[in-house]
Amino acid sequence: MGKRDGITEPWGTRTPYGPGEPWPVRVDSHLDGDLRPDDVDRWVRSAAVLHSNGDGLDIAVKDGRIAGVRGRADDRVNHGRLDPKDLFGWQANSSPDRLTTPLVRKDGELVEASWDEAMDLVVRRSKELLDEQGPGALGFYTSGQLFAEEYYTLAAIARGGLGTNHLDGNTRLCTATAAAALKESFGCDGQPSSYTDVDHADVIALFGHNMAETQAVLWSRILDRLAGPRPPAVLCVDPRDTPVARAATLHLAPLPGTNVALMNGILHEIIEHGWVDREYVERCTVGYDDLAALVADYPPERAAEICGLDAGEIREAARLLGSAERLLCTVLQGFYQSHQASAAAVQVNNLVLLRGMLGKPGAGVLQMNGQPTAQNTRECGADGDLTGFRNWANDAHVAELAALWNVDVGKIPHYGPPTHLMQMLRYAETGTLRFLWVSATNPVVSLPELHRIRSILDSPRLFLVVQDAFLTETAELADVVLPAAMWGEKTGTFTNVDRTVHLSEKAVEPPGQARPDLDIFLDYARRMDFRGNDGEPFPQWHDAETAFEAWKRASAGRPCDYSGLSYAKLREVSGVQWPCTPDSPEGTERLYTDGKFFAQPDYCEGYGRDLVTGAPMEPTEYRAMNPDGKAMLKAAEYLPAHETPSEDHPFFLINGRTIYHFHTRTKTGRAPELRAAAPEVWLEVSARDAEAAGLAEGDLAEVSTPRGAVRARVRIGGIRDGVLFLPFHYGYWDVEHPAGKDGDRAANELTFTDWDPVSKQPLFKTAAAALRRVGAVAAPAAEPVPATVDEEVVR
Ligand SMILES: Nc1nc2c(c(=O)[nH]1)N[C@H]1C(S)=C(S)[C@@H](COP(=O)(O)OP(=O)(O)OC[C@H]3O[C@@H](n4cnc5c(=O)[nH]c(N)nc54)[C@H](O)[C@@H]3O)O[C@H]1N2
Ligand SMILES: Nc1nc2c(c(=O)[nH]1)N[C@H]1C(S)=C(S)[C@@H](COP(=O)(O)OP(=O)(O)OC[C@H]3O[C@@H](n4cnc5c(=O)[nH]c(N)nc54)[C@H](O)[C@@H]3O)O[C@H]1N2
Ligand SMILES: [Mo]
Repeated sequence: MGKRDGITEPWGTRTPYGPGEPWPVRVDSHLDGDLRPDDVDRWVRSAAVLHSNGDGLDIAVKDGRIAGVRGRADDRVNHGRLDPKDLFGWQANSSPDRLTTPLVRKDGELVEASWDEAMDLVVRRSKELLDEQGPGALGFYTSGQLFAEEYYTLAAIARGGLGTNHLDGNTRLCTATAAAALKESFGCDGQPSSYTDVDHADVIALFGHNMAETQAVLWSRILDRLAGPRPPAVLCVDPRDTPVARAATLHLAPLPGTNVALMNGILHEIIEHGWVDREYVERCTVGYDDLAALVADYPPERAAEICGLDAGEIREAARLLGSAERLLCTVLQGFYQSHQASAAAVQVNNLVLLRGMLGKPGAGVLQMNGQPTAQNTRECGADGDLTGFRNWANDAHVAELAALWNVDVGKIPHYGPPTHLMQMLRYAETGTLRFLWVSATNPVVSLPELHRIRSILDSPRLFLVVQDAFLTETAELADVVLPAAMWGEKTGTFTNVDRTVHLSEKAVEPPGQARPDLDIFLDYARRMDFRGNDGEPFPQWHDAETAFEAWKRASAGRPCDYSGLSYAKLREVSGVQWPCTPDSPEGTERLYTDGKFFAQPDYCEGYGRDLVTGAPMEPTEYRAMNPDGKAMLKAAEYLPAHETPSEDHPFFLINGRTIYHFHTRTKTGRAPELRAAAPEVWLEVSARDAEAAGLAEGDLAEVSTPRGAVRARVRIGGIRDGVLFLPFHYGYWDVEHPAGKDGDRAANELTFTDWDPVSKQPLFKTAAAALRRVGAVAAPAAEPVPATVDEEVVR
């Protein structure tokens, strides 16, 4: 058994392997203090929840408390490995400041209340508003971090119980563009590829994806290929010098917001040099001629000029992609949260389709997710989609859902697309949305243009319910706070990027009166007295396993088919990929292996949109364009971003993540090792720009946009000239000043209210900013916390 420092060596010891070989097993574990594995009372099956990778793990329980974690050797996703957040983040569960009772606002203050009192208030307000204004007055904003059972229940309650169209997830900020890009190209959400493609690929291209920090275990898989015989070539597209960029064969650092121009330039070269799989394109796709005509206008010189690159770099990238035999592409927030998000993400699908790189080992595309359970938010329809990837504009799909729920078709709103979050906020701002129930998300840190968000959520007109495990910046504004059980304290299933479903079992009791989200939603439904057409209580299920069985029925026959799964099976096998049916009980490694797609007009999840304007396509147009349900090649013209550098604001400002923190740090900020690794916000500035601004390493700088200003200590290097980078993890909460508002450090004080026309995902990563030196500051005393991780390589 080896040991490593889990903070300074996040990817652990290399276990090299060659193409087509199995990825070796390495089991990582970390236990509390001096506890030894033999001292552990029980190991409880689960998977990681601080990213979308779905790493299988067991939770160690000692004296009724979580006391550590150990990677699961037999898990198909991680083969035993864990990342720093997984190894240390579980400590948040037993943090002394967990919410343990409901809170209600009285005379302006949040005070403790009983569950009856809090739920009665929520129900009373719901009924008043239903009477006064109808269901359109009520909205729900949920998460990518609950379980499938919880989303399915919430979707049923909102759409089938109340009949409101206002239900979305924070997946809107996260992977709405992944879903949109998959729908635009393949007719339906659902990841074509598998993580096992890393084992076979000869070229891996990461587009706006800092996998090393955000899916550290998957990155270890790539690092192990790079350390083995016949390693793949890696292409990185990111304005920063990330760990991915440093390991890459080729790194392109385009200016932020220019992804479409870059992709068009690359596709231009792919077509120009005949690197197109003609047979595949002919047999499996529509739209080639339009795409070829559009990208003909993007010779590398033109693309390079827009992107601030050399034409030679674009040619080199295209040659690498064009000569690959097994090409695997991944896409994430550098595309999804940037200008022309969906249009850019779709061009990666186009690249894969043109090259015929789908449905075979080592080839494909992963339109990545970010949050652990974002896939389930989308599948279950707790975002702006209908349950089971159903098409809200297809009456037969809505009727199916109504039959499943035993409610009238007219109850399920489908007069227009489900309301996306940014629109819900607008309704709240103008006063037609009067009730918002926020679960497992912290919008007062994570939404763009925070001063606006605070004023909307703080408005006395809006009744705000917040369901969380902690008194977050958002919970502080609530009228009612509901204390939630977290991962490890409740049972449910969730699905990672490559469609792998895991069961996460309850290991310990939640603190105080905290309750599982599922129980809270069902309690609401019973108190509201929702009923099906047979007069029986709706939803018809009452706990996690009955909810899962109901969800299985709702998914049957749809692309995300869970009908062959059960809790019993998920207790035997560590991770099964959907679709999993009685006919394919082992699950399905890759979609579209036969060149057939979920795009048939009667089956598809959506009829698509214009990639540049977002205008929806009519069903008849779709039918004419794609009668046989093939994959769709869709072209998009590049347009400049809405906010670009100017004299007053000469920098591009982008933001994102560090390996040590998860989002608004409600968990990682309470884990001593992770907190010590990144205690404060910083700003990345290139050496040239730092010199011009008179900034030395560690100086305090102020970065400002027309929305606000943030102060942060400078880190020099690692980014292209003219671009600044802020991590977005730091709201005003901190263990050291829990109630203090000495903020000025949230990246979203600076971002603007704008979204992609197709996916409606906010454009977090495009803003123009000014930079100035505030002064020198003393470096905070470094207090590293020992972070020992045990590693056992199994050969
Ligand atoms: N450690 C850690 N891991 C996480 C999370 C976390 O909070 N912390 N969150 C999880 C979640 S929910 C998500 S969504 C994922 C996100 O995972 P990633 O998308 O990998 O993370 P980000 O840092 O947001 O953005 C990725 C990169 O986009 C680059 N970028 C910015 N603008 C542009 C642009 O215009 N073009 C291009 N090409 N690149 C650009 C940034 O420099 C950044 O390195 O991570 C998941 N994993
Ligand atoms: N500027 C900028 N902004 C961004 C991004 C960016 O890159 N840049 N990224 C965006 C992306 S991709 C994402 S995913 C969002 C994330 O933004 P948020 O969703 O706001 O981030 P989290 O901190 O993960 O918030 C989750 C909340 O759920 C609570 N919680 C955890 N488990 C449970 C549970 O089981 N039940 C309940 N009820 N509560 C629970 C946590 O305590 C926490 O308060 O941020 C977005 N905002
Ligand atoms: Mo995300």
